[in-house]
Amino acid sequence: MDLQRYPAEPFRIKAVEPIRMIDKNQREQLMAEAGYNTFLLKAEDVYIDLLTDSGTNAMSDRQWAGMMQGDEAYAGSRSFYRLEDTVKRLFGFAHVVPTHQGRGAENILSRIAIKPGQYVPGNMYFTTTRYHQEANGGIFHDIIQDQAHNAAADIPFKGNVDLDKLDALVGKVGAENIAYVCVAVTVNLAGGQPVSMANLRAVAEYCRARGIRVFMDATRCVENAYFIREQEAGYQDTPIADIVKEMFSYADGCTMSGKKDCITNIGGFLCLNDEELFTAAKELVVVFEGMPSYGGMAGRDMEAMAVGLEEAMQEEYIEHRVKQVRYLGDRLMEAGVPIIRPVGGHAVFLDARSFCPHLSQSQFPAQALAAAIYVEGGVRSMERGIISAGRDKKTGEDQAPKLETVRLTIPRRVYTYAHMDYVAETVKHLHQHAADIRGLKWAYEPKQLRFFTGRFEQL
Ligand code: PLI
Repeated sequence: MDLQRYPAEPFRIKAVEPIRMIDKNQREQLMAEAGYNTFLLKAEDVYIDLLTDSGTNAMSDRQWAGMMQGDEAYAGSRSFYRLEDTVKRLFGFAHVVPTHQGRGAENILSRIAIKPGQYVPGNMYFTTTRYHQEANGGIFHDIIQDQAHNAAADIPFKGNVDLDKLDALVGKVGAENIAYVCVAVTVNLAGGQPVSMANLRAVAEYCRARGIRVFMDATRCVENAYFIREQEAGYQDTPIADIVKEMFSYADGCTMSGKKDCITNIGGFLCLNDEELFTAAKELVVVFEGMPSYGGMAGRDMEAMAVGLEEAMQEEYIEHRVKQVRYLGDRLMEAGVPIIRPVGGHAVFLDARSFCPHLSQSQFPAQALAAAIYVEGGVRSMERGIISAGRDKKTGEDQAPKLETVRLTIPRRVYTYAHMDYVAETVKHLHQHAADIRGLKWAYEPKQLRFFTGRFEQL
């Protein structure tokens, strides 16, 4: 193995959890019983679980030690102050409001910063983020550059905001009708694609000149920083922590799902600079989450999160993280399997339209492909296409996205390169007989965030 291209794990393994593979006939039956929705499988029936990188991380010995030191006081917990200090120091924001996970922070931000009828431009949508924006009367408007919607466009910083799209919206509706601009670093549904520092700076300059606030979705900010270090001129010698801090200097606050780049299993927070918004957020956090000094987290979780965020900034950690994901992508590309290019930070996204050219989007090719991958090799993935996108609030029509994908998401510090090889072999084998994959139709369609619990039948 070329250790430069694919560095060995920068850790050794101290605790293990056995996994088991059940036979193919059983998998076929279980997938049908789960309504062809990989969310509805039992985890113990899965061999390699690439459903998500959210909360599925392996914590370090230092994080587990922190768990023992968690201060479970209802108010004023020492663990909160530790987390608050860490986040302020690493991100540079004035205030931190803890929440039970990322969507808790999104709920509060949407309630305090959106007036009904205002627009919320963003670099592509994320499911829970857009849900909360719309539930509070906001109108989501996509301002990501066009190439991000093209799976094959192999360009760096594919998550960048198209400033002309933002300017066109501001020209049409007026700056006062923009609640804020939401910039995700990285962009999950575009394939984990990063945003360049130059682009973040340009968005901030544009918005500051017009009195528009910028909030970042910080969920995978350390992965974004790694891409900047690797690919943006002038950052090759800059420590990851300094890049992260500069990224956030271009924002008025952020929402964070700690379940990703804080390398924990639960938790999140909202950061704000503005005093009035901070006061409003504290008033709401007690309604939805808990005291402003725990926000739905146990003291031990806050302790583990503070340690995890520090560890995420370590150079060897983040290099291995991003390159392990790239290793899986490279193995699939070599075999001619269609994936979103370039490979992003947290996952490899299969292009289900090209994988299953015999299925139209209304036959849910990505949902069907995710189910087929489980049956093929016991590997669990997730649909990120028309099912995830949901229906338009006004018209009730499906919001058919250009990207119809299956996400193979790599948990942090959990699997080895050998596991990646197994996943690649499973997908490659299925690709050879992809024509056998049958389309799906709804058996039960939930009203919101339908991908989590929806059920399907084979056509
Ligand atoms: O799952 P939460 O509530 O901690 O975080 C919500 C959330 C916000 N932003 C982004 C970019 C996410 O990816 C995200 C959650 N993602 C999940 C669960 C995932 O599987 O990608």
